[in-house]
Amino acid sequence: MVNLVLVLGDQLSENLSALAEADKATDIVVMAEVASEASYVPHHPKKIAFTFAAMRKFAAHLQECGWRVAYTRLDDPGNAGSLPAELLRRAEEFDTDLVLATEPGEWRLIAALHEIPLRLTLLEDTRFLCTHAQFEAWAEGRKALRMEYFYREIRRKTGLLMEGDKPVGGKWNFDHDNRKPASGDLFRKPPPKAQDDDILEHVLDLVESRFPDNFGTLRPFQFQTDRAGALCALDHFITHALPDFGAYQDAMLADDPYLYHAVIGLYLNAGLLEPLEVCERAAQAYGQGHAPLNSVEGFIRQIIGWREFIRGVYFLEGPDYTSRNALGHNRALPALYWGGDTQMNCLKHAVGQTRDLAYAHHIQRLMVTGNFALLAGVDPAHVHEWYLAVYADAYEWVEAPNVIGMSQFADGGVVGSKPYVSSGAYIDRMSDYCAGCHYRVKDKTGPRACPFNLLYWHFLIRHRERFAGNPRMAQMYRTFDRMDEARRTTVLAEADGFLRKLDAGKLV
Ligand code: FAD
Ligand code: DLZ
Ligand code: SF4
Repeated sequence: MVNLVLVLGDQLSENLSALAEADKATDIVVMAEVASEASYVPHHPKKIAFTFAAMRKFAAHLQECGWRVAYTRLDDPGNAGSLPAELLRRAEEFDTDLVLATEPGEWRLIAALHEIPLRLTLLEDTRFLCTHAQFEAWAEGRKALRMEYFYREIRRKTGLLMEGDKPVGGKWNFDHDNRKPASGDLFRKPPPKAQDDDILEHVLDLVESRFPDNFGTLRPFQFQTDRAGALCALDHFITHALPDFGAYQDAMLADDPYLYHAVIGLYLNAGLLEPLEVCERAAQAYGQGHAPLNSVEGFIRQIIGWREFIRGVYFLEGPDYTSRNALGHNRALPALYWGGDTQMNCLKHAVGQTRDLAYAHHIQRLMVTGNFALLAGVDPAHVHEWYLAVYADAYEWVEAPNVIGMSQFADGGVVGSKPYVSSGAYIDRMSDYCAGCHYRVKDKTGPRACPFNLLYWHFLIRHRERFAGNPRMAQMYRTFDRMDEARRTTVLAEADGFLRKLDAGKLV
């Protein structure tokens, strides 16, 4: 009997375990653009277009390599609408009940595959450096899971930037040399743009007509949609941006959405690039004297450290992770996240860039949109849905621990030991947003006080019981307690006033 070999939209890798296990001569690769995947959150149109164009090109590539591919387009008349329904349809067509699949990156889809009345073989996703079993073994018995220690183990395992059993340069982590603000007057080359081709054009037309109301601008479409293009994007990063990646990785500029970031998360997550090849290219650039150690180490840590750690947490913590709400936050997501007007220049830029590009870099996600949602007490499930929808690189295994854990502290401290909150001063230090803002970042109270300044204290005081004992936060509480009482009362009352305006849908 033939196997149906399921290849999902984020499994576009020639060395996928399901393909490695299948027989090219007899088995049928099943790929399907389906309404259920395209609409379970209101994905950014660029994310849908990227997925469909990359799926179509990967299917064509498999066919060229001799695979038989049963591909369903979104607008095919027989489209059954969901991945399980498509598998059932193909099972009947090819008279088989055998399915070979690589584990999806989302509990929802894993459960759905197990429920199909077909014989399913689910294989491990071998495109990661750490297996579930290895992560579980590492996590076993630890009081707290900290990325830094996990990262060191993966450095040792891969040998990346190692001299024997010692880290190159004598230190594991060079973040101390990073975190510089960037200068706005420099010309930086943006990542290479997508070339127009028939497949992409058809997909753009399809997405335009089927998802006209989704938040996000579809054209101009800038992403690469096949492996060759993804490799070009990687080359561009290594040549033009990696040398400065470390120093400026936390910087934000209104007119430069990419700065020195790689903009390869979507290619890695869809399977067009592999984590190890990307890190080896970066290590090679260091070896050739093209990029300094602080940049190369910092970049490699994001991929073999954070990316693998975050995935480990998602699968360790289980399907209920996305519904956690340790801080009991329940405010609705403000309309400004979906493009509603705001006078807060940092949010206007971070959201505007997200709408136009389906991309924002880490510090914009963490310290602008994430920070504001956390300070304002937004329901983490709403925040999670927003992030899953709006970024081209968003899949639940990587998005949820970053949002529910790192950004919203809704997991109670699994991913981070303290919440990432800051007043406006941090944003002012790392960006040029404040200069063009209606609010004044230096004002702590009063009609033009930066909302981050007000909400920062509001957050700390409403969660005092939970955080006052945290040694990394004690200083913040001491600062608040040293303010005179009238000032403390004013700050909290103005923060309440701001939140009332936000809830009433007024311009903030
Ligand atoms: P660079 O800054 O150039 O970093 C290089 C690579 O490192 C990235 O491509 C990515 O693969 C990896 N990386 C860096 N940080 C992380 C991290 N925290 N977790 C996992 N991988 C990391 N990343 C996603 O891939 N998908 C998401 O849905 C996602 N959601 C996020 C939500 C929030 C609230 C936060 C704070 C972070 C999120 N991240 C997510 C992590 C990070 O912001 C993105 O990976 C990064 O911005 C992608 O852009 P880049 O390729 O230019 O990354
Ligand atoms: C993101 C996405 C979208 C928009 N559409 C499809 C699709 O039509 N078919 C498909 O196989 N995959 C799609 N994907 C990616 C899946 O949602 C992804 O495989 C799961 O969320 C697991 O990570
Ligand atoms: Fe954002 Fe406050 Fe700066 Fe305005 S003043 S850009 S709201 S941090």
